Amino acid sequence: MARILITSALPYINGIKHLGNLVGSQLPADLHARYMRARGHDVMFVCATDEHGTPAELAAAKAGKPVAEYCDEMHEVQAGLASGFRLSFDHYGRSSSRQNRELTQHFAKKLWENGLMEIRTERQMYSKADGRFLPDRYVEGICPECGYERARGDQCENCTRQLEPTELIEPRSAISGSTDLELRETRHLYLLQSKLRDRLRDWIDSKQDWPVLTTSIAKKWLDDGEGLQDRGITRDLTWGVPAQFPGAPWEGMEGKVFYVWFDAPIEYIGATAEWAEAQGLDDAAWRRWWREDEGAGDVRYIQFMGKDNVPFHTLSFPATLMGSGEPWKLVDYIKSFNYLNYDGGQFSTSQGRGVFMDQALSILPADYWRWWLLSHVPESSDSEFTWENFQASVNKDLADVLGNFVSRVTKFCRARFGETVPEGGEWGEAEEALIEELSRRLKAYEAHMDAMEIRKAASALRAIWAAGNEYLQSAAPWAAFKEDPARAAAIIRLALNLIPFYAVLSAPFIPDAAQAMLAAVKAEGTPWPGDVKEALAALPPGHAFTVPAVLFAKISDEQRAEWQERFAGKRE
Ligand code: B3M
Ligand code: ZN
Repeated sequence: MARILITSALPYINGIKHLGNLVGSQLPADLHARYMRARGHDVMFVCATDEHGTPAELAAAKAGKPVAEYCDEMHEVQAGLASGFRLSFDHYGRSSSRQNRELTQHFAKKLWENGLMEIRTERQMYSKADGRFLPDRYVEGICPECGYERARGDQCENCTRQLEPTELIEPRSAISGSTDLELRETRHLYLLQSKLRDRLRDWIDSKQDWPVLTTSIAKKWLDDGEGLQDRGITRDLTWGVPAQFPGAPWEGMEGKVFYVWFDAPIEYIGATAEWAEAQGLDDAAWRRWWREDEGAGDVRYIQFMGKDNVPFHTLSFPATLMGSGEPWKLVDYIKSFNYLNYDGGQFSTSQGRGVFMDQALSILPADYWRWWLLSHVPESSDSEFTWENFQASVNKDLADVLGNFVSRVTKFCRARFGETVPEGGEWGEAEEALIEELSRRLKAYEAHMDAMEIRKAASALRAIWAAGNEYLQSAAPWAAFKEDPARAAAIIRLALNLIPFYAVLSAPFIPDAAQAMLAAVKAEGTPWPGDVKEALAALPPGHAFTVPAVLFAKISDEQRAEWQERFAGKRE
């Protein structure tokens, strides 16, 4: 049994996420967590809302609420949606927690003690119209790298370049739109990341097995030196982790907070500490996941995120951990994703274009979305959501193949043999061939799941479902029943046993349907299959079952057309 720590990028607090956000981190992380648990491993899966910084302040201002109150409310909303999508976090924390504040201040202090921080006086954008400094997203303008017109002062979402507000062309205030900006002096803590460049490079170079998408982004920033310039890690804001605190080895940072990207990844640790507190456990319980000197030596740590977050996780966060000089657990594998587009364009939070998490659940259950999103995850390139493709995939894979199989088998058995697994008859060549095929396909499925090759895993799973359908079609128990009821019983006994087998294998993708399948055949707690032949004899003759309600309803053309129209533009 291995110990596996899994984190998903932390969604910003500033609004409900769209399906592109969901499939780019939290959903694939959940797939992996569920799979690893099913394989018997000890999993710690945490996530949290990312509550500090300018995104939170700007959104709260827009909502006309104090930022703390806004964050309390939005945390509940996002936590509710996460559970609606069945994201199986061990803890869904908050970066505004006491634990994260203490850890963030701890890391800053260690970095200072190790000579990796200093105070610099710098010139920052100041808006006379707004009467304040404008850090990060408070400034918008044109990206100097790619020319994108709505680049924000912290990062260009188009080309992923990390930015300083002063680098933007034609900068304007995001609060008032004012272009009457000037540079004023202010003092900030700087993290001397450049001193860690060689260590970071050696570390990245040692990650031979990482996806190219991850390492190419990391190396680009290392080679340009872009990502490793010394960076200001405090801001002239009031909402965040205070940069001046009792025991701080510096002075004069009153009224300033740490930069959101400094404290956000530390919340991966913070959320684990919050989990321990919520469970009534002591600090050792979370430290064994994070401190190599306190038990984390055998932990495998995997992070999931969209490509725009890669620089922060391959360079900035490791710099914080390494620079502390303490044995904190570094990530072992980063699974990163491209973007999911929406119906011929981009998902857009600002324009309300595409389907958002709350809207998705208001029209269909989580499993429909989970299956489509995971089987079309933007792994090797960007991918696109279209309603036609969604409809086709749900109707075929879920309704025609899996749902129909379960329905046919249970209904046929009920009609001919009653609601128990029938006895009699023998398995012959067709059954041996099916078992052989399923054994082979199961190995392939496990290999893809182990490797986090999600699309390939989804295809392998689909093929496993299809194999059962093909078997049923050609074995034709309804025909056999007339000549040889015992033969029909043998076929149906196998087919009924495929239901828990499919449920267990499918649960990481479609947990609710899997549960309904297990409940129907009264086989909750069925373990992951070892030997396929044994697994397919798990339900013995005489075992009772019930015919489940329809697992997946088909999406009609009218529904598709209506939704297509509803989600094309601005959300109300
Ligand atoms: N909140 C950005 C995002 O949601 C940021 C991720 C933080 S991960 C520590 O894309
Ligand atoms: Zn750009």
